[in-house]
Amino acid sequence: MTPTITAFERSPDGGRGLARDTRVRWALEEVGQAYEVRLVSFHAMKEPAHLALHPFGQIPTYEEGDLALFETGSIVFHLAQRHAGLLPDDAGARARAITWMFAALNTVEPAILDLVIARILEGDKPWSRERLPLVQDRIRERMKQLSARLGDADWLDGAFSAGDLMMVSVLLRLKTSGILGEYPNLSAYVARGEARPAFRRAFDAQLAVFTAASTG
Ligand code: GTB
Repeated sequence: MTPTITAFERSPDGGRGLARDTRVRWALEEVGQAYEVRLVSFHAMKEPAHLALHPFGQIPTYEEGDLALFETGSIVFHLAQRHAGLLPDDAGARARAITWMFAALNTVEPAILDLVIARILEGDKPWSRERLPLVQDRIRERMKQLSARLGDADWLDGAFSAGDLMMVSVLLRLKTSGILGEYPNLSAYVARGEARPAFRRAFDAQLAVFTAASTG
């Protein structure tokens, strides 16, 4: 059964692949699973039909027959469990790859989201200029730790896994801040993720949606 995901009808990121449907598309591409996309407007996301799929009125969602999922961590984990290619067979290596998925979502992404909030939602507050360096330094602390752990390895724990897919997806949001560039091994790590054919297909597919919305 071909699963269906939801994505922004018109992504506010201008097709840069930063909306979270990209990581789900990437996982689907890595495991070779065809999928369909239902585009939703900001208005439709808050309507009952979409809220039945996603209690917080967000994208992406994932539908496969009777199964409906939300949260990218859960969706990518579901795909990785059911298809070969994103989680190692060895039980210990598998548990470590899953640990990196959680680390990306629970330990690294919140610090990066704080920067987005500080810049976009709080940028006009009188205390914003004072807070920004604190937020940036908290990200640097995480990047320093992650950089030390990655060292000169290609991926976080042996072969590419769902843990890397999630970590690279999270780090992509940092590219324009300049902070990622301060850690050459992390920049190279993200570039390796972006160079994967499955990522390119996922990126191109989300960009095509944005381009069609802009020209249509
Ligand atoms: N924890 C959830 C998950 O991982 O699935 C978070 C889902 C989420 O934040 N979805 C966002 C959304 O639906 C889209 S991806 N927002 C609409 C709303 O909450 O009303 C976040 C996002 C949005 C925009 C950009 N951008 O413009 O660069 C990047 C990322």
